[in-house]
Amino acid sequence: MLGKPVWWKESVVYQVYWRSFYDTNGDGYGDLRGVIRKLDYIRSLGITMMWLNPFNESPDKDNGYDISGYYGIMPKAGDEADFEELLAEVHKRGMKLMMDVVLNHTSNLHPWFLESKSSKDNPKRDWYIWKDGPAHQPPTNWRSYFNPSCWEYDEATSQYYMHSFAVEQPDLNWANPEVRGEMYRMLRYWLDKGIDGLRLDALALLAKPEQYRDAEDPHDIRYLTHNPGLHDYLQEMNREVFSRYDMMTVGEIAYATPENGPLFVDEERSELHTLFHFEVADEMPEWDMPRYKRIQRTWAAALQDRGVNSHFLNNHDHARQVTRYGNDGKYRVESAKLLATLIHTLPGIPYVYQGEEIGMTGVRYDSIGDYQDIAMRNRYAEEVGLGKDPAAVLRSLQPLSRDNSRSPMQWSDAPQAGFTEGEPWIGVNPNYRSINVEQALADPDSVYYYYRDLIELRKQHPVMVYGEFEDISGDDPHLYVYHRTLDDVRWTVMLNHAEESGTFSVPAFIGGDSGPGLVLGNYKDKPNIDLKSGSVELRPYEACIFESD
Ligand code: TEU
Ligand code: CA
Repeated sequence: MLGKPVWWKESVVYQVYWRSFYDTNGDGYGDLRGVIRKLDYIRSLGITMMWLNPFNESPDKDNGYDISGYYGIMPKAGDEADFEELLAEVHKRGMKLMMDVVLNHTSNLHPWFLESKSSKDNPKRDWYIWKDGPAHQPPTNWRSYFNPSCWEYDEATSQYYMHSFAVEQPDLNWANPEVRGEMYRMLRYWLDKGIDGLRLDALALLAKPEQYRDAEDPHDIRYLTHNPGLHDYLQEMNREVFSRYDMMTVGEIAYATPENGPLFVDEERSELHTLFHFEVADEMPEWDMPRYKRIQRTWAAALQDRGVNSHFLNNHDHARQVTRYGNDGKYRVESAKLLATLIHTLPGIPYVYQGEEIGMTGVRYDSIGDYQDIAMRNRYAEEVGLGKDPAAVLRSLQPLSRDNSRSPMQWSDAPQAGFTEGEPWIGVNPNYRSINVEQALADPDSVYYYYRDLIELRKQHPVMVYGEFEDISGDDPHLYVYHRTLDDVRWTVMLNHAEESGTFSVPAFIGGDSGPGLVLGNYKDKPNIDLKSGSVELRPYEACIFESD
């Protein structure tokens, strides 16, 4: 199923959004020293690799994704010594460190861009995308992720520059070999320091459209992605960088599909190790079990023996999974454990976003002033600018705002959830008094211990990593039942994503005198199994992993 055994395929990755993780100097921002302070906690889960969101020099317009210095450390995060200590301490605990690298754009305050914009004949002019066009008439009608137009006019040189994200994030020109060479040098610099993995930001956008002409639908950002040349860049990047290190890459690939996805991770193509697709996080606004199962079936078939997928249901860009895709009320604990079982038993590498392991829920702030995310603020201004009612706009944007998952990690019921002694950069979720790490560690039935057991299983049972996948539950609207099989070991995962009980017959369970063994379940006892019919009665949000030969 997942090809030959190798360490990175057995990874369980914990994502640390450091600015919301733990603050050690009271400035209200988490920092690298805070990550160091909490490494034992991360290790206690059984995590093998940690993904750290960008910490390089940045004016911080997009929370570190607007880089003004690829070799320095953002003072808010700490300094060079802090980084070196963090890396050493991660390795000392037998874990690996994945760095988040932003290749598609820099900050508009990066020296390269300041040079590029200084004059039309500056040697770095062609390091970015500059186009002619009369003032107030952009070269094309394309929008950006964060603005109505991806073009910003520069009076001084009477040209526009392209920015796929914020105005403060000018796109680099990857068609320029000087740019590519410099980015490969930067990647090797960090890998030479001992970084073990790279999360490649906004990778699908590196190659720009061949024709700069209006799109039929200016709101369809697809035209900025998967353009000719993209795979040439990635194969060159693999030759110049990845192939020289024992490391793991994961590409963040907008509009990746089962059709184009294998082109990025097919081991024969020497591009990436793994990828994130967004057919769920971007395109499935709320839980839809039949749709989710179809997505997983098509991806499993597409990557069969060719490549490795990644599984996540939330991250720093997407609302917290137990709120968006689970049940953060009566069944918060059961549904948090059910979603974890799903992510960790589907074929691919599971990602844990900080706080999901204690069932942290999404947060809603009362006013637009409480939201910090440039994407949220720009969209709000854009919509209100069109004359829409501000309160209605806020209500429409709140559920999927990226800030939902960026509220501070909840460590204890101390003020500010024990995250900071100062004023947090963004509001703490008021439910921190009951949902926090201290409470979770004290409760043997907490989400935390379930994650720890789930992650431990992966180390003991190769079937979880390398087993064949077979969905036997068709389009059942709530029940998801699938086998993972490796040699003579067969696991059957049964999930009931519903507030009502559900019954499902598993042919493999028919007969025998004791029925399948329960490897792990999110209720205290085994569900009822009728050995004559193989039918299993699952309770609300019940998740079970069975083993049968
Ligand atoms: O996000 C990239 C992004 O928004 C899309 O390309 C992505 O594929 C998907 O649609 C997200 O739902 C990355 C970072 O994760 C984000 O925090 C940054 O704001 C952005 O790039 C710009 O660097
Ligand atoms: Ca701090």
